[in-house]
Amino acid sequence: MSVLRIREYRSAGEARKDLESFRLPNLPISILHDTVIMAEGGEDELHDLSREARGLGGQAFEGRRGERDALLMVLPRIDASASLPESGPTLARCIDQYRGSVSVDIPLPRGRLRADRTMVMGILNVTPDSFSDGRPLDHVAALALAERMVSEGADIIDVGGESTRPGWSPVSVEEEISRVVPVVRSIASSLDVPISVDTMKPEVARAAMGAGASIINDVNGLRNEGMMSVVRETGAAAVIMHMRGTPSDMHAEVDASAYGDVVGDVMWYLNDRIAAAEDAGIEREKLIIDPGLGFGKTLEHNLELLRRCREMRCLGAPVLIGASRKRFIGHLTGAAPERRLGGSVGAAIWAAENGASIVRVHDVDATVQALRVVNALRAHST
Ligand code: 9MG
Repeated sequence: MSVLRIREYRSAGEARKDLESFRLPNLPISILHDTVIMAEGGEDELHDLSREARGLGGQAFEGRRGERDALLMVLPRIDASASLPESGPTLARCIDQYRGSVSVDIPLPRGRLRADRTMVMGILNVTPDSFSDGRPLDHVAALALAERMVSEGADIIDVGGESTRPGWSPVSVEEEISRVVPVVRSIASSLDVPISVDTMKPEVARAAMGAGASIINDVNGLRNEGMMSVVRETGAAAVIMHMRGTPSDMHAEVDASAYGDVVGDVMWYLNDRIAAAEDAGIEREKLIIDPGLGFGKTLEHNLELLRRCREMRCLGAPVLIGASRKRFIGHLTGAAPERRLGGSVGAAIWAAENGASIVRVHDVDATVQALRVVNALRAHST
């Protein structure tokens, strides 16, 4: 299994750092102007890829990255409008995925999740800490919130009954089901909108699917025993999110050295989870990937993941970005969570412009408005 990703350098400093990490310090920085594809993986696959690269008029350099064999391929620049070469299917596919549109078309148990623009997932937390009176939202109030988000343009409603914020405490299966299921049932019977259930627990996911959900949003990357079976048996689509460590230490302090290259490391994790899901009989076309901003990452890691989120598209699955009101926005702006609207919309727009197919947000109205303006501008550029 290998991981391929395209790297577009913004500076000579970035390129130099990367080449050094590939143990290739002597390559000319002129590669900044070409298409650079990095591959890590097994020797045989890398060998085939280096042949493909040369067949496309490019060069290939072998290196090492951490414990892995690596290959850096430099191809003549292939711009977005140019048709891709007929030969070299693997590299051409990688370029295609990287450059392709954000459009999504995912089969769900009921209908499809389909759009040719970045979709908006509205967050509906039914946890006591989401509300000032310390009680979980009742299903009437939750339905009203969902209705409002749909009228504002939400494409998906993400219902969660267990907080994953720093300082969270786990809730029992029974408690989580009692918070989530009535809300999912009530939304499913009143609104025509796909519902995702934000849970790490297979029992909760199964109950929510039975109540009308169609997507399982698992911050634990389908790692809990039984979660893969629930996804396969219910026909759900699934969001596989990266988190460093386990749920019990997911918000433990990390420092800069926690990752070699944060984008590469997160992609390896997601690639392994996609492979595990496929091995468990889940169709690849039902998977959505997510780098998990804020889960075991420093400010710099979060920024690097957002800056380069397009690279993750090379894994061939739609990318979801959840930046809304997160702590890193507070670090950058000094704003308290409920005052992070501007920063959150900025991050969502950046993500959409850099290849995200779905953004997960608290503030649907402002995000949808901003995305509509950007989409209109894009439609009339060129
Ligand atoms: C539940 N939850 C909190 N943050 C999240 C994020 O960034 N992505 C996804 N998929 N879920 C999240």
